[in-house]
Amino acid sequence: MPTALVREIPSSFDRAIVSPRGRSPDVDLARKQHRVYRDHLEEAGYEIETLPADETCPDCVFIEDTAVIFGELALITRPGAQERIAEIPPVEEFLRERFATTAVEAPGTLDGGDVMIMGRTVYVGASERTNREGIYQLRAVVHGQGMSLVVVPVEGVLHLKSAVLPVGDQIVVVTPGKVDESMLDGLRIVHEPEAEHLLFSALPLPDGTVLTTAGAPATASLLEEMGLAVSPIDMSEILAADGGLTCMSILYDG
Ligand code: CIR
Repeated sequence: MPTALVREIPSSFDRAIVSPRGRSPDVDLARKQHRVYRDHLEEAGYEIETLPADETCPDCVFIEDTAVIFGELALITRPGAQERIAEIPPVEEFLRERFATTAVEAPGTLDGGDVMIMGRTVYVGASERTNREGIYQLRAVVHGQGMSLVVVPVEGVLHLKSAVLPVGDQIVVVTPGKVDESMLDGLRIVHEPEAEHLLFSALPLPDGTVLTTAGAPATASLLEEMGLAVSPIDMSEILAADGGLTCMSILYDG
């Protein structure tokens, strides 16, 4: 059964790491928005597994960054922000009971938000959070799975998936100017309209709809014109802390 592993929002979420374009999120509203997100995943067919929040880890709701699943194997990451390293142990413990695991070792850093899997190709963002050593270690795992790895330089945003969002089979929405698009050769690219730069985030669901952020209606319309069914939800407080729709879950076949 498709399963989504999520993590509760701690009361310390108002101290989440935020970029200069972000702001401190409202914790109560963020929790309401997180419930809506979980409900949509559940309605779309995911079984939800929930890890409790850790008050000492303000960003722990962004669980995507802590592990990447390749079939039967879970790669435990090593987050590029030192203050997020303590998020790892409970996630690792949970995944170890269900998957074979391997882990990124120091000095490597890798955030799950930099990893985008499209069919048999894995794209990794070379970002401020994911370093060369982390990419080197990821490459060994990816090749071990018989998959190929493409490294995408990322500038001016947190992660690869801050600016490149899968919305369907080989289709991505890209924020212009943030990634080297020549590395996305072979993917169908939809450009986020300028007025909505970095307001769009998406998560394709197993029921065929694409969960999108409500603050990006023009981008959503472009997807509808392509025949995709979109389901917009308000995630203002998640976006405020530089998160998106992929970052609040780890998805796998349970
Ligand atoms: C951070 O700066 O690490 C968090 N405030 C946001 C992480 C978002 N993660 C993601 O999109 N995968």
